[in-house]
Amino acid sequence: MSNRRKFIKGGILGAVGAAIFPKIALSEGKKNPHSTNGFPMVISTWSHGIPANEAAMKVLLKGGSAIDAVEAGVRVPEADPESMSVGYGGLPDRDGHVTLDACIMDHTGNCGSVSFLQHIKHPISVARKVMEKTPHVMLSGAGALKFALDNGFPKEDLLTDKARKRWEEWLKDSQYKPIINVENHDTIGLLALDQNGDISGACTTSGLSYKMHGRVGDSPIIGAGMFVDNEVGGCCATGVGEAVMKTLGSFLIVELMRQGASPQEACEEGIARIVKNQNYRDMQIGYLAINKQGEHGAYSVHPWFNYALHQGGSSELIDSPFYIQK
Ligand code: SD4
Repeated sequence: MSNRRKFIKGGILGAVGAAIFPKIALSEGKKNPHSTNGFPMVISTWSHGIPANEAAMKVLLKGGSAIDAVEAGVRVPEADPESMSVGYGGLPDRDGHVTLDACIMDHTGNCGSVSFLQHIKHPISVARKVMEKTPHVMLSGAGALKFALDNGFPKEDLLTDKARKRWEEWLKDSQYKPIINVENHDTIGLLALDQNGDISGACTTSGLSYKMHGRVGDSPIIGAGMFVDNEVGGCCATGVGEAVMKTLGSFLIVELMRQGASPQEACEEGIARIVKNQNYRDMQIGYLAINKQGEHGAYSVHPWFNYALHQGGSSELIDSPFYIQK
């Protein structure tokens, strides 16, 4: 039995069939000869992905690179106080502190990230500086803050009145019982494929609201919250980060695509690995993936995950297919 067939048989969602998928073997930077209209494209999680995609697409249409596009894109919800799970205006941890996680990865495999960062509105830009200006991949906590300040990022109070009021409400019971899809799941993960056919990704979040102080999720972990391999594709995650970290979801999904899975099949298998071993009924996780052709896939545990797609001149919000059939 071929490896490909074993992979299909082993998956919970193995009924996807026994089709044989062509291996993706494009050289870096080369336009995909099979798809002339697949890129540029931008895809991102949740409805705040619509304005984020627009900002990213603006960069791409001017001939800009995917890495510039993903940074420009996710900076939009980072600065928007109405996006209450990202950057400024994000809901705090249980002690009232807004703590941010972010990562970024380019088409050469270079990457940077920050975790448990406070007081900086644009953690994605700090992550990019970590990538470009340090020999490291990840800076955390006080060290990440010092690095940001040293690099000219202003120190700001990120807790808005609206977020403070929500936290004060929560404090009355102090029950940590996240409501699926309502309180907790608006991380932005964004993937872009530029006019050269190169892929980059970014992921940024204030993490699970009312989390323990010091908790870091999947979003800044390269391979968990986001991963790009320019020979194959990219993936990003949203939802309960612990489940994504336990399965190294984004790396897994990119590797499945390398073995021949379509982005959709790979996302379904990524969710399958979670529901196999974890108490998935209480948590939402969603994945987005793209390949070099500009094809995409999306899958979540529960309904109500949606994503924004900007491709072929149109911008839309799409409901993801999901695992739980009620
Ligand atoms: C985390 N994955 O910190 C993030 C939470 C989130 O959409 O909001 N995801 O676990």
